[in-house]
Amino acid sequence: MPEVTHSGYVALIGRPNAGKSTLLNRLVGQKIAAVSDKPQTTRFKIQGVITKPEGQVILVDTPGVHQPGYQLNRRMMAAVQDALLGVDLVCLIRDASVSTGNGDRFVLDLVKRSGKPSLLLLNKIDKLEDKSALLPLIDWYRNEHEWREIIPISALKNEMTDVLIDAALKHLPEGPPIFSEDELTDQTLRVLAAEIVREQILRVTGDEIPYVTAVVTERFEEVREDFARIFCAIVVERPSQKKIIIGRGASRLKEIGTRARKEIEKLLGHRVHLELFVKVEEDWRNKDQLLEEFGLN
Ligand SMILES: Nc1nc2c(ncn2[C@@H]2O[C@H](COP(=O)(O)OP(=O)(O)OP(=O)(O)O)[C@@H](O)[C@H]2O)c(=O)[nH]1
Ligand SMILES: [Mg+2]
Repeated sequence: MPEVTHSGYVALIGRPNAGKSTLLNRLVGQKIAAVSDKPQTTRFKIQGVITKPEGQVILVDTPGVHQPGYQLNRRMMAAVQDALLGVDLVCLIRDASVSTGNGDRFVLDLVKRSGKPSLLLLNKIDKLEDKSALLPLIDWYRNEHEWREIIPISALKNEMTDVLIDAALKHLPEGPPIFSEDELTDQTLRVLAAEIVREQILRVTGDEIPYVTAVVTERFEEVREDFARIFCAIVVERPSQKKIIIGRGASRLKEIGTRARKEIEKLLGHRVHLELFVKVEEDWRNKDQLLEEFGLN
Protein backbone atom coordinates (compact mmCIF):
# COMPACT_ATOMS: atom_id res chain seq x y z
CA MET A 1 0.00 0.00 0.00
CA PRO A 2 1.25 3.51 -0.78
CA GLU A 3 1.70 5.68 2.34
CA VAL A 4 -0.91 8.21 1.28
CA THR A 5 -4.30 7.11 -0.09
CA HIS A 6 -7.07 9.22 -1.59
CA SER A 7 -10.80 8.61 -1.39
CA GLY A 8 -14.09 10.30 -2.09
CA TYR A 9 -17.25 10.66 -4.13
CA VAL A 10 -17.29 11.37 -7.87
CA ALA A 11 -20.51 12.27 -9.72
CA LEU A 12 -21.13 11.17 -13.32
CA ILE A 13 -23.17 13.96 -14.91
CA GLY A 14 -24.30 14.21 -18.53
CA ARG A 15 -27.10 14.15 -21.05
CA PRO A 16 -29.22 11.02 -21.47
CA ASN A 17 -27.40 8.25 -23.36
CA ALA A 18 -23.92 9.73 -22.82
CA GLY A 19 -22.75 6.41 -21.36
CA LYS A 20 -22.71 7.17 -17.62
CA SER A 21 -24.12 3.83 -16.51
CA THR A 22 -22.00 1.89 -18.99
CA LEU A 23 -18.95 3.55 -17.46
CA LEU A 24 -20.12 2.83 -13.91
CA ASN A 25 -20.62 -0.87 -14.67
CA ARG A 26 -17.31 -1.07 -16.49
CA LEU A 27 -15.29 0.52 -13.68
CA VAL A 28 -16.99 -1.40 -10.88
CA GLY A 29 -16.61 -4.61 -12.89
CA GLN A 30 -20.18 -5.68 -12.27
CA LYS A 31 -23.54 -4.84 -13.75
CA ILE A 32 -25.15 -2.58 -11.14
CA ALA A 33 -26.93 -0.04 -13.37
CA ALA A 34 -29.37 -0.65 -16.21
CA VAL A 35 -28.05 0.36 -19.63
CA SER A 36 -29.99 0.88 -22.85
CA ASP A 37 -29.90 2.75 -26.12
CA LYS A 38 -33.06 4.60 -25.04
CA PRO A 39 -32.66 7.93 -23.20
CA GLN A 40 -33.67 8.37 -19.55
CA THR A 41 -32.75 4.84 -18.55
CA THR A 42 -31.33 5.75 -15.13
CA ARG A 43 -33.91 7.16 -12.72
CA PHE A 44 -32.05 7.55 -9.40
CA LYS A 45 -28.55 7.80 -7.99
CA ILE A 46 -26.53 4.59 -8.04
CA GLN A 47 -23.30 4.28 -6.16
CA GLY A 48 -20.42 2.08 -7.31
CA VAL A 49 -17.19 1.54 -5.38
CA ILE A 50 -13.77 1.11 -6.99
CA THR A 51 -10.91 0.17 -4.68
CA LYS A 52 -7.26 0.45 -5.73
CA PRO A 53 -4.00 0.35 -3.77
CA GLU A 54 -3.87 4.15 -4.21
CA GLY A 55 -7.32 4.71 -2.72
CA GLN A 56 -11.04 4.47 -3.33
CA VAL A 57 -13.32 6.14 -5.88
CA ILE A 58 -17.03 6.10 -5.10
CA LEU A 59 -18.81 6.82 -8.36
CA VAL A 60 -22.31 8.26 -8.27
CA ASP A 61 -24.26 7.52 -11.46
CA THR A 62 -27.15 9.92 -12.10
CA PRO A 63 -30.12 10.26 -14.46
CA GLY A 64 -29.36 12.01 -17.76
CA VAL A 65 -30.09 15.74 -17.63
CA HIS A 66 -33.32 16.61 -19.49
CA GLN A 67 -36.33 18.94 -19.30
CA PRO A 68 -38.64 17.54 -16.63
CA GLY A 69 -42.24 17.02 -17.68
CA TYR A 70 -43.72 14.63 -15.15
CA GLN A 71 -43.19 14.51 -11.39
CA LEU A 72 -40.97 11.46 -12.07
CA ASN A 73 -38.66 13.59 -14.21
CA ARG A 74 -38.53 16.34 -11.60
CA ARG A 75 -37.38 13.75 -9.08
CA MET A 76 -34.77 12.52 -11.55
CA MET A 77 -33.38 16.03 -11.92
CA ALA A 78 -33.45 16.50 -8.14
CA ALA A 79 -31.25 13.40 -7.94
CA VAL A 80 -28.75 15.11 -10.26
CA GLN A 81 -28.69 18.24 -8.08
CA ASP A 82 -28.37 16.13 -4.98
CA ALA A 83 -25.41 14.23 -6.44
CA LEU A 84 -23.67 17.48 -7.40
CA LEU A 85 -23.98 18.72 -3.81
CA GLY A 86 -22.69 15.56 -2.19
CA VAL A 87 -19.50 14.81 -4.12
CA ASP A 88 -15.84 15.85 -4.04
CA LEU A 89 -15.35 15.76 -7.80
CA VAL A 90 -17.63 16.00 -10.84
CA CYS A 91 -17.17 14.19 -14.17
CA LEU A 92 -19.07 15.68 -17.07
CA ILE A 93 -19.57 12.86 -19.58
CA ARG A 94 -20.22 13.86 -23.15
CA ASP A 95 -20.96 11.62 -26.12
CA ALA A 96 -18.16 12.82 -28.42
CA SER A 97 -19.81 11.28 -31.48
CA VAL A 98 -22.74 13.72 -31.57
CA SER A 99 -22.74 17.45 -32.24
CA THR A 100 -23.13 20.07 -29.52
CA GLY A 101 -26.65 21.20 -28.65
CA ASN A 102 -28.55 23.26 -26.06
CA GLY A 103 -28.58 20.27 -23.74
CA ASP A 104 -24.79 20.30 -23.62
CA ARG A 105 -24.75 23.96 -22.64
CA PHE A 106 -27.27 23.23 -19.89
CA VAL A 107 -25.21 20.35 -18.46
CA LEU A 108 -22.05 22.44 -18.62
CA ASP A 109 -23.75 25.24 -16.65
CA LEU A 110 -24.87 22.74 -13.99
CA VAL A 111 -21.30 21.53 -13.59
CA LYS A 112 -19.91 25.06 -13.51
CA ARG A 113 -22.45 26.20 -10.93
CA SER A 114 -21.62 23.25 -8.67
CA GLY A 115 -18.27 24.95 -8.05
CA LYS A 116 -16.68 21.50 -7.71
CA PRO A 117 -13.40 20.47 -9.31
CA SER A 118 -14.32 18.77 -12.55
CA LEU A 119 -13.07 16.39 -15.21
CA LEU A 120 -14.37 16.31 -18.77
CA LEU A 121 -14.84 12.83 -20.22
CA LEU A 122 -15.33 12.63 -23.97
CA ASN A 123 -16.93 9.22 -24.37
CA LYS A 124 -17.57 6.84 -27.29
CA ILE A 125 -14.24 7.58 -28.99
CA ASP A 126 -14.50 4.09 -30.52
CA LYS A 127 -17.19 5.56 -32.79
CA LEU A 128 -14.88 8.25 -34.16
CA GLU A 129 -13.10 7.19 -37.31
CA ASP A 130 -11.01 10.32 -37.21
CA LYS A 131 -9.83 11.11 -33.69
CA SER A 132 -8.94 14.67 -34.71
CA ALA A 133 -12.71 15.32 -34.59
CA LEU A 134 -12.13 15.61 -30.82
CA LEU A 135 -10.04 18.74 -31.17
CA PRO A 136 -12.80 21.32 -31.80
CA LEU A 137 -14.82 19.75 -29.00
CA ILE A 138 -11.90 20.01 -26.60
CA ASP A 139 -11.39 23.64 -27.65
CA TRP A 140 -15.03 24.49 -27.07
CA TYR A 141 -15.09 23.00 -23.57
CA ARG A 142 -11.70 24.40 -22.65
CA ASN A 143 -12.87 27.92 -23.46
CA GLU A 144 -15.92 27.50 -21.26
CA HIS A 145 -14.46 26.09 -18.05
CA GLU A 146 -11.30 25.21 -16.21
CA TRP A 147 -11.11 21.43 -16.23
CA ARG A 148 -8.71 19.52 -13.99
CA GLU A 149 -8.32 17.05 -16.86
CA ILE A 150 -9.90 16.30 -20.22
CA ILE A 151 -9.91 12.58 -20.98
CA PRO A 152 -11.20 10.91 -24.16
CA ILE A 153 -12.56 7.47 -23.24
CA SER A 154 -14.60 4.55 -24.48
CA ALA A 155 -16.73 3.13 -21.69
CA LEU A 156 -17.90 0.37 -23.99
CA LYS A 157 -14.44 -0.74 -25.17
CA ASN A 158 -12.77 0.05 -21.85
CA GLU A 159 -10.32 2.49 -23.43
CA MET A 160 -8.53 5.04 -21.22
CA THR A 161 -10.68 4.13 -18.22
CA ASP A 162 -7.58 3.37 -16.11
CA VAL A 163 -6.33 6.87 -16.90
CA LEU A 164 -9.65 8.21 -15.68
CA ILE A 165 -9.41 6.37 -12.34
CA ASP A 166 -5.85 7.59 -11.78
CA ALA A 167 -6.96 11.16 -12.51
CA ALA A 168 -9.98 10.90 -10.20
CA LEU A 169 -7.80 9.57 -7.36
CA LYS A 170 -5.32 12.35 -7.89
CA HIS A 171 -8.00 15.01 -7.46
CA LEU A 172 -9.76 13.43 -4.49
CA PRO A 173 -8.85 14.41 -0.94
CA GLU A 174 -6.38 12.34 1.06
CA GLY A 175 -8.09 9.74 3.20
CA PRO A 176 -8.60 6.03 3.92
CA PRO A 177 -11.09 3.87 1.98
CA ILE A 178 -14.70 4.59 2.99
CA PHE A 179 -16.17 1.18 2.13
CA SER A 180 -14.82 -2.36 2.46
CA GLU A 181 -13.46 -3.79 -0.76
CA ASP A 182 -16.32 -6.26 -1.27
CA GLU A 183 -19.02 -3.61 -0.91
CA LEU A 184 -19.56 -2.69 -4.56
CA THR A 185 -22.80 -0.72 -4.43
CA ASP A 186 -25.47 0.87 -2.23
CA GLN A 187 -28.23 -0.84 -4.23
CA THR A 188 -30.18 -3.65 -2.53
CA LEU A 189 -30.69 -7.01 -4.27
CA ARG A 190 -34.38 -6.20 -4.57
CA VAL A 191 -33.60 -3.04 -6.52
CA LEU A 192 -30.90 -4.70 -8.62
CA ALA A 193 -33.37 -7.44 -9.59
CA ALA A 194 -36.07 -4.90 -10.52
CA GLU A 195 -33.60 -2.92 -12.62
CA ILE A 196 -32.48 -6.06 -14.45
CA VAL A 197 -36.11 -6.69 -15.37
CA ARG A 198 -36.58 -3.07 -16.47
CA GLU A 199 -33.45 -3.25 -18.61
CA GLN A 200 -34.80 -6.31 -20.40
CA ILE A 201 -38.10 -4.52 -21.00
CA LEU A 202 -36.15 -1.67 -22.62
CA ARG A 203 -34.31 -4.19 -24.81
CA VAL A 204 -37.36 -6.12 -25.89
CA THR A 205 -39.94 -3.36 -26.42
CA GLY A 206 -40.13 -0.36 -28.74
CA ASP A 207 -40.06 3.36 -28.24
CA GLU A 208 -43.11 4.15 -26.14
CA ILE A 209 -42.80 1.64 -23.33
CA PRO A 210 -39.52 2.77 -21.64
CA TYR A 211 -40.99 5.98 -20.30
CA VAL A 212 -44.18 4.47 -18.93
CA THR A 213 -42.74 1.43 -17.18
CA ALA A 214 -41.64 0.98 -13.59
CA VAL A 215 -40.58 -2.31 -11.99
CA VAL A 216 -40.83 -3.12 -8.29
CA THR A 217 -39.71 -6.24 -6.48
CA GLU A 218 -42.71 -7.11 -4.35
CA ARG A 219 -41.32 -10.28 -2.77
CA PHE A 220 -37.81 -11.65 -2.50
CA GLU A 221 -37.73 -15.03 -0.77
CA GLU A 222 -34.39 -16.63 -0.07
CA VAL A 223 -35.80 -20.13 0.04
CA ARG A 224 -32.42 -21.84 0.44
CA GLU A 225 -28.82 -20.75 0.29
CA ASP A 226 -28.81 -21.72 -3.37
CA PHE A 227 -32.35 -20.81 -4.43
CA ALA A 228 -34.50 -17.66 -4.36
CA ARG A 229 -38.02 -16.84 -5.44
CA ILE A 230 -38.50 -13.31 -6.74
CA PHE A 231 -41.78 -11.60 -7.62
CA CYS A 232 -41.62 -8.38 -9.63
CA ALA A 233 -44.48 -6.11 -10.62
CA ILE A 234 -44.21 -4.33 -13.94
CA VAL A 235 -46.23 -1.13 -13.82
CA VAL A 236 -47.56 0.65 -16.90
CA GLU A 237 -50.07 3.48 -17.39
CA ARG A 238 -52.62 1.98 -19.76
CA PRO A 239 -54.18 -1.40 -20.61
CA SER A 240 -52.84 -1.06 -24.18
CA GLN A 241 -49.29 -0.85 -22.81
CA LYS A 242 -49.93 -3.90 -20.66
CA LYS A 243 -50.88 -5.77 -23.84
CA ILE A 244 -47.66 -4.70 -25.55
CA ILE A 245 -45.51 -5.96 -22.68
CA ILE A 246 -47.33 -9.26 -22.39
CA GLY A 247 -47.32 -9.88 -26.15
CA ARG A 248 -49.20 -12.49 -28.14
CA GLY A 249 -49.67 -15.63 -26.05
CA ALA A 250 -47.56 -13.94 -23.34
CA SER A 251 -44.54 -14.45 -25.58
CA ARG A 252 -42.93 -11.10 -24.86
CA LEU A 253 -43.36 -11.32 -21.09
CA LYS A 254 -41.83 -14.81 -21.22
CA GLU A 255 -38.85 -13.52 -23.15
CA ILE A 256 -38.33 -10.66 -20.68
CA GLY A 257 -38.63 -13.11 -17.79
CA THR A 258 -36.18 -15.64 -19.20
CA ARG A 259 -33.54 -13.03 -20.01
CA ALA A 260 -33.93 -11.28 -16.65
CA ARG A 261 -33.84 -14.55 -14.71
CA LYS A 262 -30.53 -15.51 -16.32
CA GLU A 263 -29.03 -12.13 -15.41
CA ILE A 264 -30.29 -12.32 -11.83
CA GLU A 265 -28.92 -15.86 -11.49
CA LYS A 266 -25.53 -14.58 -12.63
CA LEU A 267 -25.68 -11.81 -10.04
CA LEU A 268 -26.70 -14.07 -7.16
CA GLY A 269 -24.60 -17.03 -8.24
CA HIS A 270 -27.46 -19.49 -7.87
CA ARG A 271 -30.81 -20.60 -9.23
CA VAL A 272 -33.80 -18.25 -9.20
CA HIS A 273 -37.51 -18.55 -9.83
CA LEU A 274 -38.66 -15.21 -11.27
CA GLU A 275 -42.33 -14.35 -11.52
CA LEU A 276 -43.45 -11.25 -13.40
CA PHE A 277 -46.90 -9.67 -13.46
CA VAL A 278 -48.09 -6.51 -15.16
CA LYS A 279 -50.21 -3.87 -13.40
CA VAL A 280 -51.86 -0.72 -14.72
CA GLU A 281 -51.51 2.42 -12.57
CA GLU A 282 -52.88 5.37 -14.46
CA ASP A 283 -50.54 8.39 -14.50
CA TRP A 284 -48.13 6.85 -11.95
CA ARG A 285 -45.40 9.23 -13.12
CA ASN A 286 -47.28 12.11 -11.51
CA LYS A 287 -48.34 10.38 -8.30
CA ASP A 288 -46.05 11.09 -5.38
CA GLN A 289 -47.23 8.15 -3.33
CA LEU A 290 -46.58 5.67 -6.12
CA LEU A 291 -43.20 7.22 -6.92
CA GLU A 292 -42.24 6.73 -3.25
CA GLU A 293 -43.46 3.13 -3.36
CA PHE A 294 -41.38 2.52 -6.47
CA GLY A 295 -38.31 3.82 -4.67
CA LEU A 296 -38.06 6.98 -6.79
CA ASN A 297 -37.50 9.37 -3.91
N1 LIG B 1 -19.98 2.93 -29.12
C1 LIG B 1 -20.11 3.20 -27.83
N2 LIG B 1 -21.31 3.12 -27.26
C2 LIG B 1 -21.42 3.41 -25.94
C3 LIG B 1 -20.29 3.79 -25.15
N3 LIG B 1 -20.72 4.02 -23.90
C4 LIG B 1 -22.05 3.79 -23.89
N4 LIG B 1 -22.48 3.42 -25.11
C5 LIG B 1 -23.86 3.09 -25.52
O1 LIG B 1 -24.68 4.23 -25.33
C6 LIG B 1 -26.00 3.85 -24.93
C7 LIG B 1 -26.37 4.56 -23.66
O2 LIG B 1 -25.59 4.07 -22.60
P1 LIG B 1 -25.96 4.29 -21.06
O3 LIG B 1 -24.81 3.85 -20.25
O4 LIG B 1 -27.29 3.69 -20.75
O5 LIG B 1 -26.08 5.89 -21.03
P2 LIG B 1 -26.48 6.82 -19.79
O6 LIG B 1 -25.68 8.04 -19.90
O7 LIG B 1 -26.39 6.07 -18.52
O8 LIG B 1 -28.00 7.15 -20.17
P3 LIG B 1 -29.21 7.62 -19.17
O9 LIG B 1 -29.27 6.69 -18.01
O10 LIG B 1 -30.42 7.49 -20.04
O11 LIG B 1 -28.91 9.02 -18.80
C8 LIG B 1 -25.97 2.33 -24.81
O12 LIG B 1 -26.50 1.79 -26.01
C9 LIG B 1 -24.50 2.01 -24.64
O13 LIG B 1 -24.13 0.73 -25.12
C10 LIG B 1 -19.01 3.85 -25.81
O14 LIG B 1 -17.97 4.15 -25.23
N5 LIG B 1 -18.98 3.55 -27.15
MG1 LIG C 1 -27.78 5.67 -17.10
